Amino acid sequence: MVDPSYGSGSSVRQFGYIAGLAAVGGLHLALIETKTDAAVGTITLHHPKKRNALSSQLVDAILESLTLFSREQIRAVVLRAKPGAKVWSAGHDVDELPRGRRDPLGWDDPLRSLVRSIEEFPAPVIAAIEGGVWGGACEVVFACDLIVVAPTATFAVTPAKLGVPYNVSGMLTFLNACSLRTVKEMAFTAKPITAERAERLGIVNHMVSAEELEPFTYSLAREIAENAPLSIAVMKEQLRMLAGAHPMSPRRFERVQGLRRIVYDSEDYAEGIRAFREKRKPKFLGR
Ligand code: KGJ
Repeated sequence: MVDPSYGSGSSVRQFGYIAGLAAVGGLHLALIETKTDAAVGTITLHHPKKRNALSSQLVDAILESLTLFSREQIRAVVLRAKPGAKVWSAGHDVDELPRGRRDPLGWDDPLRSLVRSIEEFPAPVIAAIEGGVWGGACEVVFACDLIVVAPTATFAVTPAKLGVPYNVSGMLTFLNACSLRTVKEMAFTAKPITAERAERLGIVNHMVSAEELEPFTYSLAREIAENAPLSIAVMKEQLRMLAGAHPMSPRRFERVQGLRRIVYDSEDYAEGIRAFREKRKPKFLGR
């Protein structure tokens, strides 16, 4: 049994109140919900209007709750959407991507901060997935320590649909989650892959029925929470360091940044973002 002195007992909170916006009909909008039950914390994405796109406000709310969970010595976190969600997350909030001439995935980009926080969180983060996972949200899920999916889950790596030059550490997240060949297929075609295929390729730990998703995920979380947290934290940190142990010379790094800059300065990048906003298919010219 988990020592009940860990965590904060059972409590439910809502994070992500939109500051600075007039309340709609007297209601503030919560972008995520969080819950702690003994030593297991839950973060539920809840911005259906924007299909849980990873806006800076939504990401800030997740970061805030992870900080709190860490302080409360939570031993396992479940990152999920609402039951039955058709879209787990639509990925980066495209409205927040620069229109051009600026790195869309720089160090302080919300997606980058979120991926780092999950990787650095001192206990396992389990992604429980139903519905579509798009673009940067795929990276967020792949950065989680374990992934459990329902048969409706799909994963699409979509920068090539927008003309985005993905960044080096982001590519590494994909490479650490999938084989090189799979990353290439997903990134070059930008087509969703099914939950079944993701399980076959070893990208996810378990595929279970939609009804089983919640009980299965929480039983995994509780098992982890009963094990030695210091041991798990140090194993997670070592695996993070080993998985990221790819030395790159300053010259190579600067070369990659130069190549990426050509992409975000290009007409194609501006066209990709414009087309998304205008809800039409982009016309890419390769310049
Ligand atoms: N960013 C901003 N707004 C979004 C996003 C997004 N990623 N996804 C959806 N929305 C907005 C739409 O513009 C609609 O706004 C609303 O959410 C509902 O979407 O017209 P509005 O109501 O003002 P929609 O398309 O009507 O919903 P569905 O028909 O249910 O389709 C759901 C989909 C997820 C299939 C669809 O919304 C979609 O294709 N979204 C974009 C998915 C995507 O390509 N994401 C990758 C973003 N790029 C990245 O993450 C990165 C890092 N990258 O390098 O590319």
